[in-house]
Order: sequence, then structure tokens, then C-alpha cells
Amino acid sequence: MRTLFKGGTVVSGAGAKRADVLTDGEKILAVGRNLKQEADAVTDVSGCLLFPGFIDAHTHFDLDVAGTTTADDFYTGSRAALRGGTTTVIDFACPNKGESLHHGLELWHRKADGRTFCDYGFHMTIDDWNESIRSELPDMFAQGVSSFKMYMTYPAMMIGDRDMYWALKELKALGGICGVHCENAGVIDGMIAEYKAAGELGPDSHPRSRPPYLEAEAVGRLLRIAQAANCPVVIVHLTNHEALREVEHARQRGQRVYVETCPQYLLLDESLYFNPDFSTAARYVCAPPLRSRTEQEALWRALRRGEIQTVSTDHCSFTLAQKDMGRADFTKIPGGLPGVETRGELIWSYGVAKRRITPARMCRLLSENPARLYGLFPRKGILWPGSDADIVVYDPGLSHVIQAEDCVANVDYNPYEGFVTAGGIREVWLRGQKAVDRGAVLDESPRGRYMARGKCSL
Ligand code: DUC
Ligand code: ZN
Repeated sequence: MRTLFKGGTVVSGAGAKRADVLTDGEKILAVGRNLKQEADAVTDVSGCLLFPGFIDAHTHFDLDVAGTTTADDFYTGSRAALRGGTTTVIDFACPNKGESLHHGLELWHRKADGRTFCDYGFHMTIDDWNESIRSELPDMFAQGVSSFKMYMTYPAMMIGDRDMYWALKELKALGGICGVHCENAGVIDGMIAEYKAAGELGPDSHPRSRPPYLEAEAVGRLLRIAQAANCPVVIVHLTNHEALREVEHARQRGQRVYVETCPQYLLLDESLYFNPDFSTAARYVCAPPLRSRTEQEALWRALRRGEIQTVSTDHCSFTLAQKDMGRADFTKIPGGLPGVETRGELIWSYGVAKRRITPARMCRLLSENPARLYGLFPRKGILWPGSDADIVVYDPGLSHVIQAEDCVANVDYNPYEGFVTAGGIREVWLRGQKAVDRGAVLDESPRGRYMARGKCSL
């Protein structure tokens, strides 16, 4: 089956150009002006932009957190992702301390295989370091897992400086890349104890006990550890300018550092935690927390200058009933926000339409860079002959108001409720088949495929 997308503007990391796109089966066959090849179907996309399917390299589906499980599993989460133009997610396989990486990978395949609407891959969490884990790493690469994750906070998952150094040295030798959650665990723990002792147990104690400088401290420390290990790293969900300054210093020393941020840090601010209604404030609890408006502007500036390479979501959704677990103690509020369904439209509307970034920059942030960083390029991340025919048809004329009741993620609120979009996603195509049409998910059953990934090429 050949489909011709006629009359649109094709966006790549290099720019936006008027061009037709011809797909054949699951692949792109040709991209160019006024293509004359025969097609079985023609889709008129004049006035629209064609993006390579978005990649969300930071999701948590079906994850056990703080005595509960995320509201979205692979079925509901990936369906929401597809609706938002995301044709590939990379979720975090997360073995518990004491379990093998193989066990974690098998478990995540069981959660995802046959239940995922978009294509998917896994990063592997390293929360323990010993000879057994070390010896498992080469087989992770053989199974298509080329990126890893470590935590500098959360007792259940954090790994100390020494083990982080050894793990990074090993990843360097194997050609891997590692994302790191950077927050200073010890001081945050101390501050939490102080707020609790003072009886300040509401959601506003969450941002106050996790200030931006304790994130910046961890970023700086990680980057010195990475320097010692001579290993490239990814700072995930970076939120503030002091952390960016640490990155700049490391880059000046010659280190390879990649940075991810998320829509919540660009568009929502910490004042939301100070709402006197518990449920309204608790819904925004995530770590790191939302920051000030000044930090938002610093992040937009860094996006524009190319200092941040990717925008992913850290989608980790909980219902309001789940958030209620922390009514008497803010540390019991499960941390995380939904976001997988709205990222593309938000970044277009509040980034491109407000002239903070160009369409090409958006393409790099949401498609091309995550594909290169996580070993999916050029299969994903570009509309080019031979690539997968994953296409987002973005119509700048389709504006709407974001409302939880219109969304399909398995969660009863939306952090961006009431945000007005500039344009919207008209269609999403996954490997040559239309999967979403004007908000309706067309696939009745999941047909997402596991993507074995290669090494970083960014
Ligand atoms: N932060 C969250 O808020 N939730 C999931 C994991 C994380 O790092
Ligand atoms: Zn996360």
C-alpha cells in the first residue's frame, strides 16, 4: 500500500520545506517536491506540517511507586502517547535492588509486549552495583538496551557515588549512555525531617524541601563523577539555571553532556503547590518539583540556544485518589504527572507559536535528538527514504482547549487543564498506517513493536 502525503511542509532538524512524502508499507519511499509516483491513496496535507513521529524517551508505565502503581500501564499510556503524536516511547525497566537486570527486562517485556499501541524500547535502571550486574551488561546491549538510568535520590533506587563511578566506567567501555536523576538525597532527607517535625505536612513542603540548588549540587557532582569515568551522561528532567551552569562548566572542560527537560518545567510553576485545597496542590507533586517562572524562562532560553537536547515527559500518572494517599503527609503523595498525551501540542503552542523556538528546533527536541541519543536514528526521528513511516500531521488551524475529559490517559485530571493550543494534531501515522484521526485512536488493538536500539549517535 502506497500513500502520498501531498502539499505539506516537511519538518526536519535542519528546517522546514514544502515537500510531498510517499510511503510504501511501513517505510518512507520518497520525499520531494511534486512527487509523481503512483500511490494507492492520496492524503491532502496542504497547510499542515509533517513531523517525524515524536519520541518520548522518558515514561513510567505500570510502575510500582510508594505502595501504589501508576494509573497508566502500557495499554492506556501508549494509547494516550499515540494520540499525542508520540509513535515511540522509551520506558524505564526497573528491577528492584537485589534483582537481576535480566529479570527487570523480562518483567518489562511482560508488561509491554502485545499491550502497547506505539513502538517502544526500554532503558535499564541500575540501582545496585556488583559483579553479577556488571556481567549482565553486554547482554543488555545484545537485547537492544543501550541506555541506562541511575538515581542520586530515592533510597529504594539510589546508588552511591563510588558505584556510580564504577558503573559509568563500565558503560563507557561498552559504549552505553546513562541518564541520571540528580537531586541531593541526604540534605533533602534532612529538610523533610525538619518540615515533618515542625508539623508542616502539606504539599507546599514538597518544593521547599527540594530546592533547585540541591538539584544543581547533584548535577555538578554527577558531572565530576562522569569526568572521572570519562563517560557521557544525560541529565534527565533538568529544571533550573544553576543546574544548567554546571552543565556549561562540564562542556567547557570538554565533557559530553546531554540535557532533557519536560513540559511541566517549562509551563507550570511552583505557586501551584501553595493552593490551600490539598487535592488541587497535590496533583502537581513530582520530583524534581515545579520551579519559578524565572527558571521557566531560563529553560526556554536554553532550548532556543540548543543547550538542552530533548523534551520528554516523565509521564508517571496517578489519579486524584492515589494522590490523596498523602493528605496527612506530603511525602506519601505519589510523585509524578501525566504528560504523554499533550507534549507535542504544548511545545508547538507555547514554543513555536510564541516564537520561542523554531519548528526545526521542536523537531530536534521531540524527534531527531532522542532518536540519535538513544540509538534509533535514522529508522526513527526523520522523514527520509528508508525510515519508518511514522508521521505527525500538525494543523496550525486546529486550536482547542486542553481538558481532562477529552483525554484518554487513565487519569482523572490534566495538569494543563484550560491551556489553549495553537493548532493541533490532525493525524498520526504509525509505520505507514493511520493510527489517529482528529483525536480518535483508530487502532482497536495494540500493534506497537519492540525496538532493539543501537548506540548513541548524537
Ligand atoms: N519523578 C517523579 O516525579 N516521578 C517518577 C520518577 C521521578 O523521577
Ligand atoms: Zn522519571
